Amino acid sequence: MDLELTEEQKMIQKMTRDFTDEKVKPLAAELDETSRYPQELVEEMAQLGLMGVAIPEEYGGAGMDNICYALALEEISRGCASTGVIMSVNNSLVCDPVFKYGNDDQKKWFLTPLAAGEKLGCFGLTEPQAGSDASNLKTSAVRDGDNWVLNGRKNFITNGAEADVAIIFAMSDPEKKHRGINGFIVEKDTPGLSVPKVEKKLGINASSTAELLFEDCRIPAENLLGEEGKGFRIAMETLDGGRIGIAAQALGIARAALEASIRYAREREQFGQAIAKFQAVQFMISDMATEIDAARLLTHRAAYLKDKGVSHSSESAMAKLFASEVAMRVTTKAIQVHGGYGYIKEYPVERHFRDAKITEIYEGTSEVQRMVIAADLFKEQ
Ligand code: COS
Repeated sequence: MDLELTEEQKMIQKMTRDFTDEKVKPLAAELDETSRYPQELVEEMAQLGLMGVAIPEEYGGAGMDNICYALALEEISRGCASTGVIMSVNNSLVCDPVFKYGNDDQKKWFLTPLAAGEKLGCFGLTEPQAGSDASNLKTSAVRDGDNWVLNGRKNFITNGAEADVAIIFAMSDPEKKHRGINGFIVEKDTPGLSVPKVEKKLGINASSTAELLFEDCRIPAENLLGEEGKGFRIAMETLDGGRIGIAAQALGIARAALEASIRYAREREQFGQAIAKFQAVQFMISDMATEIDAARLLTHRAAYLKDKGVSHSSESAMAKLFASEVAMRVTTKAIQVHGGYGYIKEYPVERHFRDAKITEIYEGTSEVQRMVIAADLFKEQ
């Protein structure tokens, strides 16, 4: 793994950094305050190739590697974590599995508009009783002639309110347990699929977190994703990639908090000098920067392994675990550096703190990441 970025990686980093400073950052506080979906940003990101960064150009993507994807997502999330997760879900949890497991028709009809950002996707694995215990699905998929009939409920679905296409996992044969799970590509306007609820939440307010309800929702048999009975494996392998995205999002949030803290420490004077002159503040800022760097190295290693096509479950889990916990530590310190001003909405760090928390939870809690890492360490050789 080369520590120096390639020309292409530098190019996308600069492009997304400039786009974030010019377009994303100025909107972030308003988006958070009003919980408004950033349609205009998503449209511009589609033009920049950011909705399918690592998908080949022939399928509507930008044809870049996963380090490019992590760099771009870090920059976008530095401006607005909600916009970051909208991008992350579309790239990692929707385009990636359709590219990897979809047949030619599915790639043509679904992947191409999704990767081009003409359509938006969401990923439905979680159910009210199946969070960390992800194979305990109650949503059923019963074959009926040329259709599958879906019944059940999915919750906490990022992009659920706006998505045009959903990747849905459902149980077809409960006796087979996780081997009875299938993955499906479901168009959002399919009769029998509704969005009864959009959650109000602590952070990432501009991205929707919705419930999806399936009531005798009939989808064509050809919308089965991958082989029958392989749905759980598809979901797990997809999350191995998704966790790289969430690590990059956490990095972006942490960097935003670090940058705000450096700016503030230079401006704020106490006891007759800028607080940046005090070692207590310098040490906090040094720790923040060091942890962010370490988290980025883990994230890029996982992205590099994904690009090589080798197993990266444990490395992705380490990256997500570490980066999300770094984001919490860094945003907590950022508020401390800001003192009382860190606690009020005039400054951005309280938003970064609220946005950071979810990175320790979605796409597998920190505890699940530790389970994945431990399973790898203790596996029989
Ligand atoms: N890649 C490929 N296959 C995998 C895999 C991976 N990363 N992880 C598990 N599998 C396979 C196993 O090989 C096993 O397959 P077979 O029995 O067919 O050989 C099967 O899946 C079951 O594995 P395991 O027994 O380890 O599964 P568990 O039900 O114990 O689940 C955890 C393991 C907890 C790691 C998993 O359920 C998980 O990741 N939960 C969190 C889910 C999550 O991230 N939810 C967020 C929703 S999306 S926002």
